Amino acid sequence: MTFDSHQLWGGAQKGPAPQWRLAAQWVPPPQAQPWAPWLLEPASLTQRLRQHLPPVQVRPVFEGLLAPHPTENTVLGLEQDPGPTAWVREVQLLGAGQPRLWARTVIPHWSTHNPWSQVQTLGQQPLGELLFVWPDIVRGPLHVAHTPMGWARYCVYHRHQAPLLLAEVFLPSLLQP
Ligand code: VNL
Repeated sequence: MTFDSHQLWGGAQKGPAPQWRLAAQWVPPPQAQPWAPWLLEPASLTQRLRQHLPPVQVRPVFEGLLAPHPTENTVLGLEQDPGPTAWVREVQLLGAGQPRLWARTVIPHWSTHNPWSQVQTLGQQPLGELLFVWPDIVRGPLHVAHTPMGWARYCVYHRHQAPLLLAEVFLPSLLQP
């Protein structure tokens, strides 16, 4: 399966848009129970994946400037159609040699002065871990939803007022070691 931001955020005739809920108010339905510890993991997901399915590898699939999806603009509190100024990073996370998660990072108002500018040079280094070691990072509330690609979560991080949106999609293979 390929990563498709429309399946994550809705639109483009892909059926009903995912219903995002605040994780803090979410009561996992029975079919979500096995995913709940992953969806609600408060610490590093990289760390959790490394414990369950080592080794962890990051495979960048796309890195470049794109116009964010309209829902991403809404989540980031941006005007619609701000132009192709967001840095977008899409990666596959492999555990024990198999793809287990997708992650899409969107950083609007991209410039070399953006506090997140180092994300451009990450390559195969996991962003997930840096978010827990860089100073001055403020984490927004976690949201969860079921999407056509699988269960997913997103969170907006801020560093010196600049937002970074990270969405993570959990593939069925995560529970099938
Ligand atoms: C990335 C994003 C890595 C989210 C992650 O864990 C993660 C990345 C390794 O873009 O590198 O949970």
